[in-house]
Amino acid sequence: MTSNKNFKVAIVMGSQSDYSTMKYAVKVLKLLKIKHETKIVSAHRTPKRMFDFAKNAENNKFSVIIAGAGGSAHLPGMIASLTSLPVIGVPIESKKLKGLDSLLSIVQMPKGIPVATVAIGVDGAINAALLSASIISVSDKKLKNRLNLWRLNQTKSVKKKPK
Ligand code: RP5
Repeated sequence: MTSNKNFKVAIVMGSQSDYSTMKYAVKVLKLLKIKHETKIVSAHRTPKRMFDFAKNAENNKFSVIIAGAGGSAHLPGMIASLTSLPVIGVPIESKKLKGLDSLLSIVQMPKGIPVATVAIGVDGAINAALLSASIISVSDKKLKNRLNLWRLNQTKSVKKKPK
């Protein structure tokens, strides 16, 4: 395994309002020293921006795309239809249905175009970043070490007895 520092993750989201959730993915990627870029890309409000982003993602050297969306949440699936890069969908907790709408929209992709779906909200944003780290670490040994250290510290932080 060699270390390749050129891996880069795209964190896209349907709206500025999604950033209060998606910023947790940014935090984890920073912690693990993974290059990343954030963008607002809406499937229905900025369809051309979404198309151009997805079509150029591979040429722009992204390895993984994390896409957060709420409500009918078609963004991750639409992006996945335009690129064969791995796409991880984060269901944003919507006001009316608490993110169940986002979750079902993202997770229920029909066969042929997969989207890896994580939990609703902040947990999902954090896990999306960790999952992208796992994907990249298959070909980046240094990152694998950092990820395993992070997991070890998490294990150590769990107390044996409740207070
Ligand atoms: C979706 O609509 C976004 O992903 C967001 O979660 C939701 C609400 O967007 P705003 O009305 O807050 O811009 O497209």
